[in-house]
Amino acid sequence: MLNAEQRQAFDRDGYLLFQQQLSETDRKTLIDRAYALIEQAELDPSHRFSTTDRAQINNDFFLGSAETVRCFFEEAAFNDAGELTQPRAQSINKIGHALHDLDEVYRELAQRDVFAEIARDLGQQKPSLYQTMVIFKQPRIGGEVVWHQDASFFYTEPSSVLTYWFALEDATLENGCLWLDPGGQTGPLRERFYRHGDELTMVALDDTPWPTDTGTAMPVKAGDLLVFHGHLPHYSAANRSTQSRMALTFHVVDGALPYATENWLQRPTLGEFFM
Ligand SMILES: O=C(O)CCC(=O)C(=O)O
Repeated sequence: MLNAEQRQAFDRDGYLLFQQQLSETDRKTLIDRAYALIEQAELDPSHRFSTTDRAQINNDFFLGSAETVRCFFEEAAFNDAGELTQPRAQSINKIGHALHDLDEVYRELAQRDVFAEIARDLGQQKPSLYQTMVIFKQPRIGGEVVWHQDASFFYTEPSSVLTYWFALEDATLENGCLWLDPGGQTGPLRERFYRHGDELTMVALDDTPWPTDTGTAMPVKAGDLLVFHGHLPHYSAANRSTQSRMALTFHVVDGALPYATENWLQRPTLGEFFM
């Protein structure tokens, strides 16, 4: 599927852009299903997600989401009185993390040959999908995602995780498109997110600075797919615009390698999901 030029570009830049990998029908089906999942969910104000303040995250709820489908509120969804400031469908930060196992709409997408082929062409022997997230980046309150590398969360030796980032809607500078650090995947892993029992800690490994002033904005069209290397630093700004920026992500590791038992996301019941 990938030609020599694309492989070289991935080695050089750490990412590839595949235009229009989702049809309009795909996007509508995925978006409608995400909102139906919010409708059905039992929501509790303590179920929040934030990358700027991890203390806001309810550990039990988060850890339990590894093998099921849960909705997480935006940290800015509530006012001082603890009330939602926007309708609940516009207050959710993300849905995760086993949509590809448990939801037929998301499972069908994850099983399309094209996505496994990309992973194989980028060096994986047995592409294994660990995590699926629908990230809403809601109008006005969509939170910032701080600079990070996904291998911090999906650690294998050697590093193998690939991130698939599907734009379900146009992603622009105004609504919080991704920022990448092209070439930055050749640098070290800066931190690692460890799980010991039910305790989660982010441990610094290397003090190489994040590319806060040198990152490259990646505005993309609805339907486009970005695939990037697990060491590629990436970021997205808060959304203060009136447009949402829905995205769908897959985190895919090479199932031929041992998956670290200290990674937060473990799948003792579901097992591996080979693509
Ligand atoms: O969609 C975003 O804004 C960030 C997504 C991300 O960082 C990830 O999936 O690793």
